[in-house]
Amino acid sequence: MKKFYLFILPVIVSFAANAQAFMTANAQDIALYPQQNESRNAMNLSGIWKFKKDTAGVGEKEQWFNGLTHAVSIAVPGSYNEQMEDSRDYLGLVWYEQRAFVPKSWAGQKIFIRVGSASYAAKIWVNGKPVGMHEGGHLPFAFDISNDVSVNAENLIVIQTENELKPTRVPTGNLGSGGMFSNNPKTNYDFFPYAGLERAVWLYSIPQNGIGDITTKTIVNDGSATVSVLIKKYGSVKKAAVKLNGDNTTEQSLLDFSGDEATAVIKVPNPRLWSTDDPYLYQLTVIAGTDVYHLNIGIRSVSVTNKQLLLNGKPVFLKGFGKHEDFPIFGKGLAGPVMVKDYSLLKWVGANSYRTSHYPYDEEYMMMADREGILIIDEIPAVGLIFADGEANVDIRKETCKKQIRELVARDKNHPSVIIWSLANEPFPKNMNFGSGKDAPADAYSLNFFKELYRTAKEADDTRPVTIVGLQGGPSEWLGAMDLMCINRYYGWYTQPGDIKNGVKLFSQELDDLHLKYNKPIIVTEFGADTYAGMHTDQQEMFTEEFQKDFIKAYLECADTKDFVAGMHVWAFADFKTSQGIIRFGGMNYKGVFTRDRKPKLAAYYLRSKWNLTH
Ligand code: GCB
Repeated sequence: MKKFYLFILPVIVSFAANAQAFMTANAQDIALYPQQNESRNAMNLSGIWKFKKDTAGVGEKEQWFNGLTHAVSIAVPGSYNEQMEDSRDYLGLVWYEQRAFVPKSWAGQKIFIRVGSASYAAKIWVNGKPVGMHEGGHLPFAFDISNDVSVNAENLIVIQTENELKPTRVPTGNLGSGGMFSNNPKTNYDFFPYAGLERAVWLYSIPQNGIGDITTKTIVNDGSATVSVLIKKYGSVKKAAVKLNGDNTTEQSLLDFSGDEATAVIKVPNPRLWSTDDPYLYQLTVIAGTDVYHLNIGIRSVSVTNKQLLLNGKPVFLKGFGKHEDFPIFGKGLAGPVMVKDYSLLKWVGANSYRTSHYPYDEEYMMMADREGILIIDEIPAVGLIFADGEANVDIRKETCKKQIRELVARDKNHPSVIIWSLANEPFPKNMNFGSGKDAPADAYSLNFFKELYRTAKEADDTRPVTIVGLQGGPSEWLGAMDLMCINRYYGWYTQPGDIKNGVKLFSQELDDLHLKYNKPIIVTEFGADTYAGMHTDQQEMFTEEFQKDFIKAYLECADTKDFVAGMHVWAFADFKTSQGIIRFGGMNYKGVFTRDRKPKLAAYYLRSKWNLTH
């Protein structure tokens, strides 16, 4: 009998663990980045954690959430793939453990755990108790752990993640055979599926009653501006105070809540506008009950005409790149010095913008862009969407995209640097017209898919233009349903290979056709050529530094002749790691204008001379 009990106990516990209340994350909880200030506490758990792979999937049954045995060391943040010798392509279950002492001063406050991102799915336990789960990489999630955490004591934090590639996930993977173009690991996108806890994990505490969310919107009129501040409260706060401090300004308003919300509308005469030349930030302080939150905001407006993108009512031409979070060993993990270097190289080369291709970047990148005056096209992780595998899968992906849009807007809505939301990169229609210079027809189902994503983005934020990034030969109607059109083009590379002259002719014609048909501005969000640094030739030849420079030059000069082209983003900023496949020599995409370790190729010097001379 005794034996029977011993056998059955783990089963009950493990059943309980599986059925236990794992909360799903609430997008609003990620809105306010953790802050150590006069009312809130924040503890960044970056450092060395314990780590264990769960290749047999036994961790939950064996209760690894009570602490890992025979674990190895791992750095967080950082993809785990290259931190050890046997895990590069492993995307299955892994477990992380950290211990954190929560000080006495946090007692009586609400305590949260916040994970900057976990690719792709995560579950969290605190002191052995399940607290929450989240699906979707590249975006943060947070859970209230007040009932699970011990104050004035050490707490055990265990996080399980996995990054299996699945057709129903966004981004999409494991889609069956791609014939000679199949790759390993089987991503439906062109970057390596790095995995793990790639951004900081925080514990933070906030007062019992206070500020749940802050949404700022700025309107710029001749010589003056209006800043509206929407505050959402939690708990029993009656009033809020809002202060805006900046150059020669201290504005203050006292507000009553109506329901859970209060709005302040602050007039700023002679505002110092946020721009690429003067990325000036005002300090907004919100006080509600005993809670305080400080936010740096920029006063600026973004709009589009039928030809241009306007910042503060004036045309702005986007000069820059599609990028990646990518560096040897770190993978997609936040690497502070690399981020700082990248911003410095963006300035050096004369760029004013980039796209967070193909997923949201670490929030540190957004804060840096605010300070540096770099404009961001902020993209959800919807790369490699397809329509050929049946509506059941497509509908699942659509709901995931909508969730990712809401989470991204909740996270990034207050950044002046974020000027455009991108809802997909190169969705792939059922039928293609890849090499012809003509677009493919869009069926009603796929068109509605993008209209629904567009509406979701507009409901979440009505102040920024919304776009999707179109594939060469894909349906232009998808693009026409957006505020402005973004296209990736490779005439002279993937089609008309080696023939820049004819490639650019097709490019030029397509730009004219597209603008004529939809009368909206176009940003060319990708064009480029793989280039092996150090390879040279006297006659135009693919993969050489001269070819890359000539290719980029021809595209830029073509765009110069069209007043409806609102920006040119070279693909890519730096060389980056991909899955293995026959078109990716050494598992690398070499279209970088900088090498993976950030050395300029010839094209970088060309861009520096061109972009620093023009606005
Ligand atoms: C694209 C994709 C990008 C690829 C690039 C390429 O169109 O958007 O993710 O890396 O082409 O180099 O093939």
